[in-house]
Amino acid sequence: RSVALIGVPTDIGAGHRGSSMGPEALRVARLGERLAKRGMHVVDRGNLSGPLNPWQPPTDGYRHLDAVVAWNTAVHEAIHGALGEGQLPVMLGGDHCLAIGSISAVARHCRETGKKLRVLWLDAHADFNTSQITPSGNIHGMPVACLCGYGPAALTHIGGSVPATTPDVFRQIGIRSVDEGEKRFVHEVGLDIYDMRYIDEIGIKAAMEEALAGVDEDTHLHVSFDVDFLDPSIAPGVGTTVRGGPNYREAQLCMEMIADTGRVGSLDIVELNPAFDKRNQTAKLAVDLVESLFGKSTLMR
Ligand code: DIR
Ligand code: MN
Ligand code: MN
Ligand code: MN
Repeated sequence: RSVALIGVPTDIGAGHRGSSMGPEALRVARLGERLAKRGMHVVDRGNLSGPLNPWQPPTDGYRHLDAVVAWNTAVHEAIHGALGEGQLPVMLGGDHCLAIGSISAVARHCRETGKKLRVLWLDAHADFNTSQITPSGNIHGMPVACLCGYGPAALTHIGGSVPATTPDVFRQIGIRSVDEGEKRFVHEVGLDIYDMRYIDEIGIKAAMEEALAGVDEDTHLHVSFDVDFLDPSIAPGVGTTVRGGPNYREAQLCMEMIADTGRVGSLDIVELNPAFDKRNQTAKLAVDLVESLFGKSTLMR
């Protein structure tokens, strides 16, 4: 299988600068070489381009909306194109607003090919805010809502069909920070959230079994990996750390169980922020975990 690395160097949707350096940090941590060593055919397509970050306050509940639209339009086209060529796209973010472009493209591809979409959203945050309820105006806190049709037309219409997808395709894992209005809204739409309390109680193995239930040979599995999913003690290189996340072993098991389905069709690696990191350790950890996601294991191969 051919893997396309697509860098998207922007922090346009975030409240901290620096995730624009994420793609290069992942390359420096040898993401491409490590996947190639696993026998995958890796093509690094370089970086997309888009507007610089104007670093302005929000207007009407959105920060940098025009620039977020421009970047996501480019992401949508690139990811949809790669899928159409039979490649497995790996988006190197960039902040998590870019999942609007990537997942709308994956959803469009699934409509065209008759596949069932399942999205595993690995994150400390639910990213289900709207302009009405956001405490920050940062659009990286809104991509899941936008993909479900709740957001500005310029974002909900990327990819043509509105909504791009529906809440039932999402399984959110590792959640431990949800804003006040956002709490009400995730309940209202019935998002399936495996929060840290639930994972503490039943364990990561049972939680992942539930999140992966129903995945079959007709399923396209998209993994949206926000690096702040991980506990900050092992992953300090993100803008919005929240303590109490999965530890190294839990994160590995999570990735290994996803790999075992054999159904991973696309991946986002987002919110990696080298400005907060030390000696690129968080990028190296992300690369380790992505190797497991693509099937690396201790005793097999
Ligand atoms: C917060 C932070 N919920 C917001 N969100 C995220 O501003 O909407 N941080 N995604 O990574
Ligand atoms: Mn197509
Ligand atoms: Mn996120
Ligand atoms: Mn997050």
